[in-house]
Parts: sequence; structure tokens; C-alpha cells
Amino acid sequence: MAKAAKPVYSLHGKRVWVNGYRGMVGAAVVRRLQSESCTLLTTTSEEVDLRRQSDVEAWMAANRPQAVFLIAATVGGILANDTRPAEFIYDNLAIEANVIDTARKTGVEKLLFMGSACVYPREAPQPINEDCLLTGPLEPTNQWYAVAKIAGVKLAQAYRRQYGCDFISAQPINLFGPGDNFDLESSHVAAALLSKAHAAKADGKATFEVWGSGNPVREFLYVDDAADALVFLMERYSDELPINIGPGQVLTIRELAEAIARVVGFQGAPTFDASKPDGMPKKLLDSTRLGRLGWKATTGLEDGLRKTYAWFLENVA
Ligand code: GFB
Repeated sequence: MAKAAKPVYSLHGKRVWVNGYRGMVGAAVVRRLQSESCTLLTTTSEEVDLRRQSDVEAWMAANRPQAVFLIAATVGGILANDTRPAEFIYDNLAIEANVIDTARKTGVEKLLFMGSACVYPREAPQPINEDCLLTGPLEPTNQWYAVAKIAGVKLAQAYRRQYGCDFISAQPINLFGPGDNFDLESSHVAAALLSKAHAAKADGKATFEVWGSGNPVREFLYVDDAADALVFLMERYSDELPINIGPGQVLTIRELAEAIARVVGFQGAPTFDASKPDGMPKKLLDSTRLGRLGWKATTGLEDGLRKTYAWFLENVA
């Protein structure tokens, strides 16, 4: 692994705002920042509705964050994306525009906007590198969310160019981990299948249902690794090009379902519901640029799934 790039910004002694901290990623960033000597500021959507410009302006003027992790977003898995397009595009556009513009007005020193791997074209060459942004049509099931996230990347770039703000953006691949959403209608695949395999085992069933063909290929990153990468980038990256975050390993959804069955201790086999969408056929990020800066994921998939299942058993089941 490359030696870690020199820090370009220090969180030491800074007032650091992590929004969306009750979500899986925000909570993991808060956990990660506990080992940094900074003052943590957190907000939930009940405390500050980031879709309302006046609320954002009032909160930021009163609390004066110096560094911002812009994590808050309306998120969900393939079905939620496909069936709630207005929420996914409007909420995310409003959140990003309000926070980024107010960050400039209130003199925020550094802001990291969390994008998503779904910003890249459906037919992008694999592994997908950062230059593929806006080179082709998007995956239809999550185009609304993708358009909003692309706008966030562009906002960060525009504020760098016009105002010289040190705003950056990062694109993590599909995330999972403790604090994930396990609701079957709105969750992503890893949480959904952990929950379904658990229920099948508890009910003595022979199978659990997996949406689609099982053939899509995905890369998964454990959320605490993602949080570590976000903090790493906050301190060591300053450029207008968004930067990919992924461990570089892929598997099919069928293989994921089998790994989850092992972790849960479910003896049966998954079945596939072809009436449900597959979404993007393959999503693997080229994270070479991040690797060159000296960052690497450390949690293997099954290890991460085991930790996530332990959290599920304690908090949800
Ligand atoms: O995780 P997921 O919803 O997100 O689905 P995407 C990944 C794959 O798992 C798809 C399949 O091929 C799904 O059809 N899958 C199988 C399931 N069973 C299930 C299940 O029970 N629940 C879910 N949710 N999927 C997301 C975007 O796309 O990518 C998000 O929709 C986000 O907005 C994320 O950007 C990175 O990988 O298809």
C-alpha cells in the first residue's frame, strides 16, 4: 500500500459538523471522529430540516461549523429509488444546495460531500473510474437519486472554482454495516437479505427470497471502512475531481445471498424472484486514486456481514 499522502487540512481543535448522524454512515463517521481531537456537532432531520434553506442558515450561523461532512440524504435500495423518485431527487437537491451554499456564506473551511457510485453511467467501462462521470445514460432505477448526487458533485466543484472553497466529493460503493436500514421495502440488499435469512431460519423455512436474477455484480464496503476513508479524504484530499471509495472486490448477488446464509447459519437455499428489477448489471469502482493516496479497506466481506448481523440481533431482530 502507498504511504499516506501528507495532510492538507487538520480536524484538530475544529468544530466538525456531521449531519445525518442517525443514519448508518453519519453514525459511523461520528464513531470514527471520536478518536480525533475535534468538537463534534451533530444534527438529525427533526432538529434541522436540511431541505429548508432558512433552517440551515439559522443553524449554521448559530453553530459555526469549520468542517462539514455532508452525509445527510434521502437514501434507499433499488425499490425505494424506483418508487419514490420525487423524494429522492427533491430532498437530495435541496439538502445539498442549502448546505453547500450556506457553508460558503458562513466561511466553512472544508466540506466533504458524500456522493454515490450510482452517479456513473449504466454502461460505464468496469472498473469505473472518476473520469466516467457524465459520459453516458444512467441506470433507470436510480436515475433520480443519481441526478441529485451528480448535482452535489458539481456544486462542490463550482464553489471551488468560483469562490475558492475547499469543498470535495467522494463516491463510496454500496455500503452496509451496523445501523443499516433493515426495512424490507426501503433497504439495500445486504441488510434485506440478512433480515430475510434470519426470518427464514427462525420460522424453519427452507428458503428466503432474493429479488431479481441473482446475476448482478456488486462491490460492498463495510461502513466503518467508509467512514475511515471519508475522514482520511477530509484531511488529505483537496481537488475538484470526485474520488471513488471501494475495496475492489466483487461478487454476484447470488454469492452474497450464499455468504449471508452462512453468516446467519441458515441451512436452506435462496430463491430468485425475476419479477423484481436487477438494476445495474455490474458496479465495480476503480479506486486506484484513493489507493495512491495511501488508503485501503481493512474489513473483509464476511467479517463485515458477521458484525452487521450481530448488530441486527441486538438492535432489530
Ligand atoms: O442494494 P440495492 O437495492 O442497490 O440492490 P443497487 C442491489 C441488487 O440486489 C439489485 C438485488 O440487483 C437487487 O435486485 N436484491 C436482491 C435486493 N434481493 C434484494 C432485496 O431484498 N432488497 C434489495 N434492496 N435488493 C443502489 C441505489 O442500487 O445503489 C442506491 O438504488 C445507492 O440509491 C446504491 O446509490 C449505492 O446497487 O441496485
